[in-house]
Amino acid sequence: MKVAVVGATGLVGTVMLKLLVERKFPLTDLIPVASEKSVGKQLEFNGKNYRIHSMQEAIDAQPNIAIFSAGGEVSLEFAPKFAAVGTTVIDNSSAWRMDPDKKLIVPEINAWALRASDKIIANPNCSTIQMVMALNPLNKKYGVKRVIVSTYQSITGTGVKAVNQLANESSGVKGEMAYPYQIHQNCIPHCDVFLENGYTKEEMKLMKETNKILADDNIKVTATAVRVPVMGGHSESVNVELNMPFELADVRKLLSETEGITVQDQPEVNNYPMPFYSKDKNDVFVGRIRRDDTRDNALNMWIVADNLRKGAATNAIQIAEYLVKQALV
Ligand code: 2RA
Repeated sequence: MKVAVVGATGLVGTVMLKLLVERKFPLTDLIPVASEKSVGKQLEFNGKNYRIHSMQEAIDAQPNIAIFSAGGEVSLEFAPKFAAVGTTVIDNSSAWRMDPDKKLIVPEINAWALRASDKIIANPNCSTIQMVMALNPLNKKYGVKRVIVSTYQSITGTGVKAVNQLANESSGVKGEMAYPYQIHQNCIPHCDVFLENGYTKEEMKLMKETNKILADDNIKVTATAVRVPVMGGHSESVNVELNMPFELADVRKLLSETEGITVQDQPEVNNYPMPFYSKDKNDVFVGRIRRDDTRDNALNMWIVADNLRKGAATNAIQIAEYLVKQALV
């Protein structure tokens, strides 16, 4: 299995490479791709050095799979060129997610929909993935009517420039700014760009991608996305209104029996999900599960996941694993 990783030196690309080794992905050859300035340099992977390829060199190598985490513009330009030579692309950008002809996949939820003819597959937004992982079992059993989500998103979601800004501010060093404001000891209600309707693109991703992944446009979702000076993962406070009555014990049991979810819900002994403890783990962590008595059939929960892993790299690699297991590549 020849695999290209496009954006191999970025925050997510680096985690993708780590996961390919960690999960013993059946790789026969790796084609790392990065920006022009990195082409020709060596990249260490699984004890061997690999030459960083240009995009065209990687296309010419005709990999079975190309996993992209290089931004929307790069993906819009090059994913079709890989697909044209028979490569199956798994793209972590937002470029293809809402394209009606492209599938938006969280393997535990809808990998079954994948076919060999799907040559460009979209990896959902990190904050969406962790939320729908918890919503899906509830939707299947009770039906989800409405979701109100507030996110507390790790600075790693913005990229290495913002991580460096936080490090510099924490140590009192002047450096390049990813945000116009101080990140250290701050919460910034601004993830991605603002749109005409007053929401940010991040909030619209949470709202629209949820309907597509759960294949249910009747689910009403509203979101507020906030950037916080935290490493390790995204946290989300989620209020869910269901279509029928439930018992909290049944909800906890349902979530704890769901593949990819770990329920951490013992507040009496301070056991609840936190980003610092989700870092470098592939599960989605759910806690603070409690009834919302202000509405019929409603509950609150707290959802945390490593946004670089299940929110991006792990989900993409799981899609690749599914493609191989089902002989779709
Ligand atoms: C963020 N979800 O956290 C976006 C992109 N990774 O900024």
